[in-house]
Amino acid sequence: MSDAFFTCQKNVLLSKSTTTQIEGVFAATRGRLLPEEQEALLQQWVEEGAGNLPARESVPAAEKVSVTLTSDWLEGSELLMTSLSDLNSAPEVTQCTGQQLTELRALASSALQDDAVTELAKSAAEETVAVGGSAPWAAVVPQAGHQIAGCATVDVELQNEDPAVLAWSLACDAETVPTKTPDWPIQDMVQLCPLPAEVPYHETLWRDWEDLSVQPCVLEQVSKNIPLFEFRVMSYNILAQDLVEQGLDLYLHCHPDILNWNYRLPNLLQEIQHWDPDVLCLQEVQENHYWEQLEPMFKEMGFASIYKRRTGTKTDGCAVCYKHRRFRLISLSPIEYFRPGLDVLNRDNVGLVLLLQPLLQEGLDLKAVSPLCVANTHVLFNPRRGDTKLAQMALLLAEIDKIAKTAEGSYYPIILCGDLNSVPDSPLYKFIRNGELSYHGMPAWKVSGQEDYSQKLYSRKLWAPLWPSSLGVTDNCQYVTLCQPKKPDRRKYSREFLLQFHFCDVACERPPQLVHLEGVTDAKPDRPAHWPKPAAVVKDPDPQPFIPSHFLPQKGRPEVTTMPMGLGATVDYIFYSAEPVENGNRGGRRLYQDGALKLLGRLSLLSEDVLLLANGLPNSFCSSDHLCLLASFGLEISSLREG
Ligand code: KL2
Repeated sequence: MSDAFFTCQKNVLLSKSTTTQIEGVFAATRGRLLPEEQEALLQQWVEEGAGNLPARESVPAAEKVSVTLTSDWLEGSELLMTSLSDLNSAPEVTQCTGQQLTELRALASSALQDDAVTELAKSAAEETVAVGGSAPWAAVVPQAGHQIAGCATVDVELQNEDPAVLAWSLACDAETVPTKTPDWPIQDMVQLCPLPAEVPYHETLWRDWEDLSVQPCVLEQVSKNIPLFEFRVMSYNILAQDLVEQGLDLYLHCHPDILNWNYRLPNLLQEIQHWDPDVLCLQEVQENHYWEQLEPMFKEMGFASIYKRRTGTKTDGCAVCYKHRRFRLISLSPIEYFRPGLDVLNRDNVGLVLLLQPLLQEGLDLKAVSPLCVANTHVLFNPRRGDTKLAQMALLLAEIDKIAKTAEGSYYPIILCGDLNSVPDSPLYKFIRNGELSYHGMPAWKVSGQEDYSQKLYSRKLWAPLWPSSLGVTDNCQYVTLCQPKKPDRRKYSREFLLQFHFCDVACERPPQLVHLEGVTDAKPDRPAHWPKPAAVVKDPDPQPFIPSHFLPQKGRPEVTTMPMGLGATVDYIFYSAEPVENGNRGGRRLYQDGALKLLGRLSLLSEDVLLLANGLPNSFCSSDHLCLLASFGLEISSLREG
């Protein structure tokens, strides 16, 4: 509780700071308050509605229900989706002037030099296992017997001499009567940096914890006395600093100082430490920041970490971290989506797939829990290249299929995290949820639903097959080498199967501005009388009201996970495997129910209007342009079979 308190108060205190240096770690902030001040502020915070912190061991009951869904791209094993994201954000509204922007660029370029990529010099060979040849990523081998209980304290040493950080701090000092006169030109700084309006984050950016442990499937588990292995998963696109500096035009709404890595790093670490996930999937992790700062910090926090940098020249990549007292690494696969010579796979995005063995506490010797497959990816951003996004996802699914398949041919529970750069109900999203997608003839921009290019007449289209057979991946997103050999007898294809090869509906939509030629129509012809009648639609025996997902019922608004240029969108997800409900379909979505893996709770997201009150993303509380997603899961623990 107190960690949460210091997290949310830190930046308010920072903006009031009377020192000339920013202290970015809550530990430092904590030290500056008298115990009675801490107590009073904590009390105030609690009274004002704090309480979104899920207790580590006991999860209180509540009535919120969330989403669940899935896909059955794997037979019988479905990826259920729940979108989860993060918390804090707060105040300041600053419009940068041209002069500010020039200053910002100057500061940014000096920061860039500071951040120059350094050679990875890993001496502790026993801690780092190279995988995939010379690829710059490593697996930290869990240290046997090394127990780190709970949440480790993180001390981040801020480089206070950074000019941008000092500028921000000075501006604040000048308004709050500095205790000493610094040597640099305060007035200039004050002009450059208007004082932010304070909006305590808990008044606007509060994120509720949605307790889902009261769902029937979980209650049933409790009544049967079947224990659960509980763990929390976080997915977070932390905004690579190089991408900030290469795209400053995207962040004109931000005060320059909150874009500084030395400001953002402690905020990001604090947020992770506060929510204390057991599995952490990060995107946009800059390589030098990972090796020099993040990986050592994560180690102190009890994480073993794995990193995979993007191919090509971009300096960021994905990381998966797991608490080594809770999981042991069984296997891992880094995936590079770039395939030379293949136009559809000509981008440098990557993914990671891990198989983790949950570690049970001592005293549960006769109990077993299934391995868990965790995948993490950052799919291509370009809204026009839906073809590439789909192909990237197919490669990830093929790797998951390989890693998560059991010796018996079923699947271990799967959690798929990432920034998919696709919005809810887009074709790519439906592909994951429903397990299939008819894409032949689909305009590529439609795949992600990010932007509407319908006015563009001649856009790239998707043609089946999307990738050549030389890729070695079937259209079921499985490696050819791992598929069952085909039966020798000739296959008989049903009419329904063959009809799948028609153009998909969306491909048959006429662009609105396309003028008809005389005598040409796109009206659908009537069904020929001699055709057999379509099969009757099976009625849902248990009709339930349609609950739109990715929607904040209390606020009556869509939830968002990112705010590019002030426009909110959901592109980040934590999908998890579940079981399809037979004949279950609600509003065109397949329905799923939790299987061995149960969703116990999630951190609610925020709506666009709420984030705009905090000046969008990033802001002084949220140090990325994405919110983090957090979910709590339970994995069934079963007794070991005798003999
Ligand atoms: O939404 V993102 O933002 O998943 O955080 O992933 C990409 C985009 C990230 C890495 O390529 O950079 C962002 N306009 C807006 N954002 C962009 C653009 C763009 N043209 N290009 C890249 N990104």
